[in-house]
Amino acid sequence: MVSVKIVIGGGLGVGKTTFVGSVSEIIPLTTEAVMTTASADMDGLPAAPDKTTVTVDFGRVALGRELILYLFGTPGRHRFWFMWDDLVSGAIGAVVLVDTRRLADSFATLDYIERAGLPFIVAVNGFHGQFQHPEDDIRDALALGQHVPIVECDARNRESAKQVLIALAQHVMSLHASVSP
Ligand SMILES: Nc1nc2c(ncn2[C@@H]2O[C@H](COP(=O)(O)OP(=O)(O)O)[C@@H](O)[C@H]2O)c(=O)[nH]1
Ligand SMILES: [Mg+2]
Repeated sequence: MVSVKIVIGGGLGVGKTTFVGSVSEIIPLTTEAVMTTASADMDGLPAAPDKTTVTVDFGRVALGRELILYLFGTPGRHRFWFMWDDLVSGAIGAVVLVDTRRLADSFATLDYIERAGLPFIVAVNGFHGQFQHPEDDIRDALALGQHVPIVECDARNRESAKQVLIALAQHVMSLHASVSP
């Protein structure tokens, strides 16, 4: 048995929570962590904590008998980007979900993951089952190299989400195969 960590990224509302929820074999944890930042105590008054919540999805899925994937959804809001280094740390790869109606929402995630050097694939979540754009158009719009796989999925469907994870696992393995002597 091998356990690996996978990051599920993408803009707000692109289907990350749905994806982790549909494919996870454990009840996915959607953690609403409360972050507290003490306000400056300028007047000698007790500092009022500034509270805000951040959502991180967590799930687990087995691929066959030998591979267990732990899925970590990224927080969508930019102000939580400081958490990304920890999320990405130790991950073998990422799925970047995109909605073709709002491709630009996933630019920042793609930039981060590319810069982190994490292998990734792009999964087009076809809201209402619609895949209106040819793969090459999506590749151009996202400025992706030919080596980045693009797959279509329905984040609500367990089998479809699982196929995306298999595609990522195959992509990661092919990269390792190509750097081995
Ligand atoms: N019709 C449709 N709705 C979806 C699909 N995936 C997600 N949704 C809905 O889109 C909304 C945002 O999805 P969510 O998983 O919360 O996005 P997140 O912000 O990336 O976690 C939710 O209301 C979902 O039920 C899909 O494939 N088709
Ligand atoms: Mg979510």
